[in-house]
Amino acid sequence: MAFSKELLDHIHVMQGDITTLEVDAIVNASNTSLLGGGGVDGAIHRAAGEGLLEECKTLNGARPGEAKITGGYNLPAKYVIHTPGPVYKNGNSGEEKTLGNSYYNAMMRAKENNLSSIAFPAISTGVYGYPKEDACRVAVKTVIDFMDKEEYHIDIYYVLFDSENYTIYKNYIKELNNEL
Ligand code: AR6
Repeated sequence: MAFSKELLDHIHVMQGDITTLEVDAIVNASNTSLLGGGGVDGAIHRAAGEGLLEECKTLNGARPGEAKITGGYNLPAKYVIHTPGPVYKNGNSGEEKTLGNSYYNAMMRAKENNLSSIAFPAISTGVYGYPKEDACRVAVKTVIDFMDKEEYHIDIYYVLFDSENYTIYKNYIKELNNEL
């Protein structure tokens, strides 16, 4: 992973509810139906309203690691980027690759739409059971690599709902800063 102070300065870690963020896009940790569910997915659909579900019905779902973009409807965010992460089995079933794809493809959708800010939840670390420390490393590395290789430096917000994930992300970013 190639990272500079300039790149790391684009990364913000915060604790809270992603549905309240006024950014260009928030990312939804969805399921493959893209038709809503529990956790952050349920919160996003509730806050965005019926229009979001109607648009999601036209998308024909998504495979794990794919990402599809919709409007933000009643959310303060302009867009929602929906991506099903992997269901964690044993760590040897391609979970890391799929989780990386979720972050990579979400960044692709942001770039295609010329977005300048994006907020991510900790994809797969709830119902889907991905170990939080490992998931944090994939989330941060994939996004930094993307920004570096694509020369696309935008504001990244990692919005953690639970204090365990928040602490993990804070410590990891501190670790990366110390390596500079
Ligand atoms: N803002 C930010 N993060 C949140 C919020 C919120 N409002 N609510 C929960 N989280 P999960 P998954 C955190 O289970 O593991 C759904 O039913 C939560 O603390 O939402 O990818 C989908 O439809 C956790 O750290 O998503 C799928 O069926 C993180 O979001 C399935 O769950 C992800 O937890 C996807 O499972």
